[in-house]
Amino acid sequence: MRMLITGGAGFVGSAFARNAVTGHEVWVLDALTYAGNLANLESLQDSPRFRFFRCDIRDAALVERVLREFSPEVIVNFAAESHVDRSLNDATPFVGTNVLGTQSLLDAVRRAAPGIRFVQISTDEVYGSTTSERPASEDSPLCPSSPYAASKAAADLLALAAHRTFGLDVRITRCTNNYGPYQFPEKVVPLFITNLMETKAVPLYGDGLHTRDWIHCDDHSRGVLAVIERGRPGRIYNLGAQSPLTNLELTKRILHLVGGDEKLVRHVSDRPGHDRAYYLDCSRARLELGWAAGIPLKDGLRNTVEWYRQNRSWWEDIKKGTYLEYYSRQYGNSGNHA
Ligand code: NAD
Ligand code: TDX
Repeated sequence: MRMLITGGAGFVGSAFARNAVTGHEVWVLDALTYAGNLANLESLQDSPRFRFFRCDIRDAALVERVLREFSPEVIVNFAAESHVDRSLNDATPFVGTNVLGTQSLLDAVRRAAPGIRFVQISTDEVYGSTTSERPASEDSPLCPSSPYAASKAAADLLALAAHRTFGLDVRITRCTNNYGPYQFPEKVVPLFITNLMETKAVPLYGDGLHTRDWIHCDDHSRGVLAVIERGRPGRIYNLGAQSPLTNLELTKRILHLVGGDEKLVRHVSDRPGHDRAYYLDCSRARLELGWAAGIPLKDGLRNTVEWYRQNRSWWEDIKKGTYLEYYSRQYGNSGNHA
């Protein structure tokens, strides 16, 4: 199949591209914001099945040209502003890319390639906080807490509206928290791993008892491939690892793997609007797609720590650049993240 992957130079998009290129022709389209990095796609550079275009998803004319030239059978939209904390600081870029950008892509597809499959990569955060007794199913109400989650929920609704009104073959995935190689070190797993490797403090928000269901980005990628191959138009699919744990427990596991000192764990003030827990019912993906996550957290986390150990220059460059500039502006040089 020919697949156009937007946001494919980011963390999950590049994992998906690496997985997809083994059996498909892959074109990546990405604006290369602070989170986009061509180094994430290095292993694909020599593949005859891979091409990269620098392009903002809001540039509908350029997107249309790419659609006409490549004539893909599938477009997978990973492009997004993805960090909750940044959305608390300034929500405008989130509305710009996640809402207007998604609508612009839908419009371009409607004009230039109305028959293709449009996979919108969404998140478990659109449901808001849930409990183990009542995990969110695809029919649960949307109740986003952060501007990030609200912008993703809005994008889902626009995509579903394009399906109902214009007959576009839209499919939506809502996945839990991803971890793995090439994750930008503002997110908790790589932030904690790299800080501990540098003997720096790790800022645990609030009491640390917030619960997340961590899934390896390769499992997520295989779930998206299953949706492309066996999913149905207009359908939403929850994807998760179904093995939730608290941030405190996650921190202990990272400490153990990196070999850091427990004194480096600092309880800092909580994230405003911090959802207590995300629990998903993923039975639809299991029953309709035959998909389930397969990488145990124990193995995935150990391999991820090893990847950050082996690829120090990748994250050191990032931490020296945009990342430090951002955090020093937000917290001051001696703030939580220093
Ligand atoms: P990321 O921030 O690492 O990557 C986002 C990518 O999108 C970057 O390469 C960036 O350059 C690109 N981008 C941003 N704005 C753009 C624009 N206007 N035009 C074109 N490209 C643009 O994010 P990620 O963690 O890889 O997340 C990818 C997608 O998966 C997002 O839609 C996110 O909501 C979703 N998701 C992520 C997770 C997770 O835990 N990381 C979980 C569930 C869902
Ligand atoms: O410094 C930190 N300390 C801390 O305790 C950071 C950055 C986070 N946390 C906590 C907040 C969350 O409970 O760790 C948990 C995970 O935080 P993030 O890594 O920022 O991810 P999250 O907010 O859960 O969102 C992620 O998963 C869902 C992605 O960034 C989203 O794109 C995805 O939709």
